[in-house]
Amino acid sequence: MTDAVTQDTGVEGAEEPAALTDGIHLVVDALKLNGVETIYGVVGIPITDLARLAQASGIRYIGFRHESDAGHAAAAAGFLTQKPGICLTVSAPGFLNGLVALANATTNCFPMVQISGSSERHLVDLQRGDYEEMDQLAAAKPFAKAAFRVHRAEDIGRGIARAIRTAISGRPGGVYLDIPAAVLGEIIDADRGAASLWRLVDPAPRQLPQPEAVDRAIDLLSGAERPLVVLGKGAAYARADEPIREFIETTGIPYVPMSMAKGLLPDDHPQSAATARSLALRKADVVMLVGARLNWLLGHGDAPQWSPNAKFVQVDIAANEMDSNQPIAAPLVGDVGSVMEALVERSKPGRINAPAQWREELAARSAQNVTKMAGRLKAAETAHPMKFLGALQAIRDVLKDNPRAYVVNEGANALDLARNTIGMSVPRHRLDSGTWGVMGIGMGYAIATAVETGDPVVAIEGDSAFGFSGMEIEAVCRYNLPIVTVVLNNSGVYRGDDPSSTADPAPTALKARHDLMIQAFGGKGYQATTPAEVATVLREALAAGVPALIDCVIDPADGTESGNIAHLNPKGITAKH
Ligand code: ADP
Ligand code: TPW
Repeated sequence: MTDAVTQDTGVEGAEEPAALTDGIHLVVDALKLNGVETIYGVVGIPITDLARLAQASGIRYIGFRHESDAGHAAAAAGFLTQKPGICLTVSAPGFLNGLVALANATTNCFPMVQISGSSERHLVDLQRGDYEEMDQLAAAKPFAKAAFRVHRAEDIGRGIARAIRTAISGRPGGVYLDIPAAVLGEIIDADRGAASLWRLVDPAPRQLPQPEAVDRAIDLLSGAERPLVVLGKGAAYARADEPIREFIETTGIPYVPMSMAKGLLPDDHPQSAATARSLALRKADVVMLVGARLNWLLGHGDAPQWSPNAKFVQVDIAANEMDSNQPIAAPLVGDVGSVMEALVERSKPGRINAPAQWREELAARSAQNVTKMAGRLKAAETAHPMKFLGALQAIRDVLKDNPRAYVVNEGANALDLARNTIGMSVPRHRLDSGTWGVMGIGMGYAIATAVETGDPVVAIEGDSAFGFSGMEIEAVCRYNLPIVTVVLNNSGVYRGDDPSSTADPAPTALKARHDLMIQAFGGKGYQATTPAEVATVLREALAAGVPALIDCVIDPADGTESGNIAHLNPKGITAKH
């Protein structure tokens, strides 16, 4: 607990001055009581003293240049630790900057809490034009899993308890907690304050599936000719690596990992159908989704990407996720760990055996695709100017020798090609643009990953993607974090050779020497023009364990518009694709 404020009562002969505390102390005490170790934020009125006190009390405070980066950091911390990451913002504009990240975290099912100071309620609610006036609670509600406001210092403990439990129980998400300046400054009796705080008991309880639901799924899977498991980032978050592996290996069912589930089983696992993905999806007759939604990233489960006769089993903690896109023949509502353990147990001995013919068909297609890809990779090795695939192969080789390193990845081509080129062998070591395909997560995710794990991070960034959070390279240097940012710089959004029809640069054009940026902040900047240079400097930077940025000069003509998802662009008469 932090020191309470004491106040002289001024009464002659009074025995002891009353011990007092205030809203700021109570916020810090409540967070500490609930195990919060780090706050990510940007300071200003009315939360600067809150950040100072948190730091002085032993909570690590990581200060950012922009709230959306602090928010993305909190979200990544939530994903990596199963404890809500905490983001601290100032009123109105700071709050709104952070809200993007809160919404993104909610979309990705990552637990975080955005705590924001806000202006005076009696002024805000009558719209009298207060400093940074905004009804933040109303603004946050549609974008968060839940939003709460504390009106009295004595409710701070309750508000924090409610926010934390809501963020991590059930389907994780982003929670907004509004604390007006007046409440932060409110002085109350220290004993009453201390008594108003509590520590959460079992904030994210396990949720066991019904045995009959488990048997229904087993029956369906055991009768399948072409079963397939799809692992999603909910499975990665659940930390149920062992039962997942056991179920997959004992049943022999091929699996496809979604991007952030890569590494749950090593990408070179013999049952991975990642390199025969299209065939696996198109032909599977029973599909088991494990912590993965049947959203746009999986073509909504529709033909022709999937067989129109495919039957779905879905493992998810959110009951209302079932049937959101396709009928779910065997819903398994529960946490991934409990469900997978029940599946392993109840499918013994050998009730499910994936047919060998199906496994062989996928293996044959994988071999064909790998051979095809080998040609592209080979050509990229020597191409000059450097291609995405040239730089990425170099990064892949260095990462193989640095298995502890985490990968953060965003961009369009930089995302699609890195995902396919760089195999992951360890769970939860890849964080990327996620469900929204959002740009701007890069430095926030990288910073939180380095802070929370202490391990090195390689952030593989498109040059446009990097720009969204690029100023945080200063925070990387200020905290001396072991983050190597690799910018795949093809001088543009998607590509850098679009002609312009006016004297201005094309809408997609960009131009920057990112390696010079980091030098301004005391970090190591490199420019690399060949795959060999990329490998050499990446090895050097990782070995040094200090902030570094490698600007890889990529052929501006390399890359396709929107990467793999060009088909989502509108196809009007002006369409270029
Ligand atoms: P991906 O993008 O990798 O396909 P999604 O984000 O679409 O994954 O899906 C994640 C799913 O995982 C969400 O529907 C969420 O409710 C679910 N989920 C998150 N945590 C758990 C958990 N511990 N147990 C079960 N399901 C979970
Ligand atoms: C918050 C739209 C999708 S991908 C992308 C943008 C701007 C950048 C692609 O260029 P980059 O990568 O990063 O140089 P590469 O490898 O193809 O050259 N604003 C937000 N999110 C998204 N997704 C966009 C805009 C977009």
